[in-house]
Amino acid sequence: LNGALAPRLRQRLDAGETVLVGWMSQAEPALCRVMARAGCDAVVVDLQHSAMSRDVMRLAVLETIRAGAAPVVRAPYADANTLGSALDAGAEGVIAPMIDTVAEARALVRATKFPPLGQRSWASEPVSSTWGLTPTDLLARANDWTVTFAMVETRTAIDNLRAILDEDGVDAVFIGPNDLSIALTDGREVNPAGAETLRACEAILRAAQAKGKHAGIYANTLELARRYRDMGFRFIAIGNEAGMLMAGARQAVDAMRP
Ligand code: 3PY
Ligand code: MG
Repeated sequence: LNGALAPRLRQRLDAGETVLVGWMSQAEPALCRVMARAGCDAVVVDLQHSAMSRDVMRLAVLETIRAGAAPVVRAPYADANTLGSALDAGAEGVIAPMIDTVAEARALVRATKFPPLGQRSWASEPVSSTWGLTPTDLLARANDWTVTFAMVETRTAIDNLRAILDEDGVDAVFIGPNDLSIALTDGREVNPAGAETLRACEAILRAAQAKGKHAGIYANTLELARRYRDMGFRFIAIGNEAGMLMAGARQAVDAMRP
């Protein structure tokens, strides 16, 4: 691997480091660079709730790598095509929403890991050139250095959690606390700070830890981000670029028009 550009996300998680994640909700690759330069360790490029094309996603991944952060892509559901093209583009991790069953977890692994774990389809470019890997190295190392996150954000996922975690190739869970709170209140409210949702988040984290898997989560507020860190989450999304822009712009407007 060529020095500065070596993938490091998996290694950092394995070492127990806290990975701070900037979340990109808009289709703007240049802002990934800003998020990385601000000090985020990883940048999630969200294709589930954005209008981003594959071309834009690929540029977002490259901008993130160039600015020194780990690129992670959230696919729209466990869509094998999107997961594959994210990894082909050089993503160090992929996040698949709403993984509720063992069958869905298996399909996720199938799309994101080479045999014997799965059946990721081979493409050595552009991932080899981006990371300076020979095709032989890529094949030998990709399963270990890419992090496959299964999202836990429903009651069904909680019911099946142990079996999902038992799947080789599911490296980590990622909690969507907004959807989870909606599920746990039967659609009454979206509130990640609710007591039942917080208890569920901690229980999911402990289940992942017990199986030696990593656990990440999306934080709506910095207060929640700190709380998740204190619980033991080590891959924490600390906000999205649209929300940060809104907060900064509002502050500036308020300062000028008190
Ligand atoms: C959720 O909170 O439901 C998420 O998917 C995080 O973006
Ligand atoms: Mg969600």
